[in-house]
Amino acid sequence: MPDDCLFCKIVNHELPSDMLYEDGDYVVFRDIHPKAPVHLLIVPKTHIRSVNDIQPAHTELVGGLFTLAAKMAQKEGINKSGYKLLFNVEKGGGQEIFHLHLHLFGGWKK
Ligand code: DGP
Repeated sequence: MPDDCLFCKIVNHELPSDMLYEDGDYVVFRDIHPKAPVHLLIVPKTHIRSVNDIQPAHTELVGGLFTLAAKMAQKEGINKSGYKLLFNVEKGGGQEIFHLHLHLFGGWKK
């Protein structure tokens, strides 16, 4: 893990976050600058820089981001109304934190 990785620090509870879920492989916390009424970040504990760095050995871990996103959407009560999932990839793709994370946006009024 790079010393300066903000999300590694959140994963390790060295920095505070509005954490909603944690298990051995993932954490989920609210985005500090929400771009939707519900804006969660689904984050693997393993430091992977971006989608470009996903290796075959990460397949199960990355697949789990989607099942966890669906579970969190249900917990937040937005699974039926619907939501968006997004990976920003590298600077040109809008990535600011270089630790893989899946954005979950939802909760808009119908
Ligand atoms: P991205 O642009 O895909 O790398 O998204 C990074 C997101 O992380 C961005 O929406 C803002 C959020 N963020 C940045 N710093 C913090 C922080 O310290 N805490 C929390 N909860 N979110 C953060």
